[in-house]
Amino acid sequence: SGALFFAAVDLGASSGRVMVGTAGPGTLRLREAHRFPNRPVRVGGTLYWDVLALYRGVLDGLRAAGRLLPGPGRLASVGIDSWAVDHGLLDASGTLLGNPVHYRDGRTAGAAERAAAVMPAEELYAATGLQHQPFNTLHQLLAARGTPVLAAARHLLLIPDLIAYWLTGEMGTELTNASTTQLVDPRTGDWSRPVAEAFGVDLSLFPPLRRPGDPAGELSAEVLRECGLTGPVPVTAVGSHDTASAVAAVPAQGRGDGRFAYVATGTWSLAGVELDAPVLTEASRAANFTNELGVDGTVRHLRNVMGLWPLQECLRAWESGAGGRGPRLETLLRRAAKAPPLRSVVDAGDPGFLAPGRMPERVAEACRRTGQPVPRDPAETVRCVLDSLALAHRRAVADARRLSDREVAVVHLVGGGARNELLCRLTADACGLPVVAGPAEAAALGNVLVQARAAGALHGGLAGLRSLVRSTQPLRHHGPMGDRDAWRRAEAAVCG
Ligand code: ADP
Ligand code: LRH
Repeated sequence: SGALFFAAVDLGASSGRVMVGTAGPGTLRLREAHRFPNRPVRVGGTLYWDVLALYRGVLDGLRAAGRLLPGPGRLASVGIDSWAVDHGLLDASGTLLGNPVHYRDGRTAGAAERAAAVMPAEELYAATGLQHQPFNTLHQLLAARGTPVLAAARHLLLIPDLIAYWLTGEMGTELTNASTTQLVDPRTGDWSRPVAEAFGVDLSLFPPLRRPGDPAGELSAEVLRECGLTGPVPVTAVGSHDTASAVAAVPAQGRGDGRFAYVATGTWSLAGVELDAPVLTEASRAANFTNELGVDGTVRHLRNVMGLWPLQECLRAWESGAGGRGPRLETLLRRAAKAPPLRSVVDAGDPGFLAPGRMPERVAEACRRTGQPVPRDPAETVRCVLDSLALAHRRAVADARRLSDREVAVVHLVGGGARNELLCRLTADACGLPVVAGPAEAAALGNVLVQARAAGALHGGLAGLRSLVRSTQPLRHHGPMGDRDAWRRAEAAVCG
């Protein structure tokens, strides 16, 4: 038949994958072609992404995607999304200058103070609407100031744009991801020149902006050959910020006016609401809510919550402690479900959890410091982490309602965390709201949906794309249960 096949490259902080999607009226299917781990590397005191290993994963994935096509089929297009804020610097010839630095690297320590010396935090927020995170691209550029690499740089490419450049030879800056640099004005969707000027950032480093749905070149002859693909294969700009793509595929009714909140849970939990315009109030700044740009001119008003990162790091610690034979996630989650609820909770927003390493000890230390019982085994540690995460979801959803003056009747939980039934149940209980869990591969689906619409296989706005997700993807429903007062008490304990 005339079905079109789209490849979605989705790079998460914990793994990368290439998925093949088919989309048309009434149809939306996704198959995993290839998944590969994303393992950062520390060299000489700096934490880097292994970007060539990721690129190799992308090439392997495109080759595998080609093999999933029926007969002598051709990919209709490729779209790329990844985590935000990070970037590569390139010289005038387009050669990458060093490995992209990981947003968890310590070079941005003291970023808030350094930035405040240039521009008051209130003014920076009014101009960019962005939460303060030490790793915002703006802070990374300040930390890199005076380095030979930055001096030699003639181009700055955000990670998905860097992958797209290597695949096509064409440079661009996709807008949703650009909005996480803290150099974009969310009201205009264009660069904030006053901010760039004040901080001495040369905006000519960034290639021209493009929007989700815009053409972004074609796979080069070299890439086609290497991946055994038949050309031409266009690359299409998608919501290249993974969270933009994930929220585009939330199976909600309508756009942000549909009384829903979302929690996109993977390495991070991004919890908030969708709006048509940014909220730039002082209250929003004080609550460290961000305004990131989404697909079709939407704004994500949300808070970054630490997400499943502490769990990932605990697993890594237990695994290396046991010579690679640590407890399995499924087993731990089963035991954690039976562990005593809300025995101790930590502040999942604490920047003290940002860096890698020693996570079980750090969780225990946080419990001890706040006068709570210390988890006695891995299952109790997992329970503490998930209770704490659910509590942070509760606070973020409540704050989003208050700050944006929105009704919220349902919480959509998407991303890898949707596979964690305990987390979904705890989130429903903590929020006191029904949770609809899934899809787990929301970012890849959002990526495919935008490509399919650009190719003419789908039509209409976000509401239509979302209803296609709702009617085609398996979802789980969790009604709120349990002891409401217990969550209120836990919140008081964490918030002081
Ligand atoms: P990212 O895109 O940030 O790399 P993902 O959205 O892929 O993150 O989510 C990864 C997380 O999903 C893992 O850290 C894990 O906690 C969770 N997860 C994945 N598979 C399962 C599973 N089968 N059961 C429970 N949780 C899972
Ligand atoms: C999630 C994410 C999030 C950003 C963080 C750096 O993958 O893109 O939206 O804040 O990574």
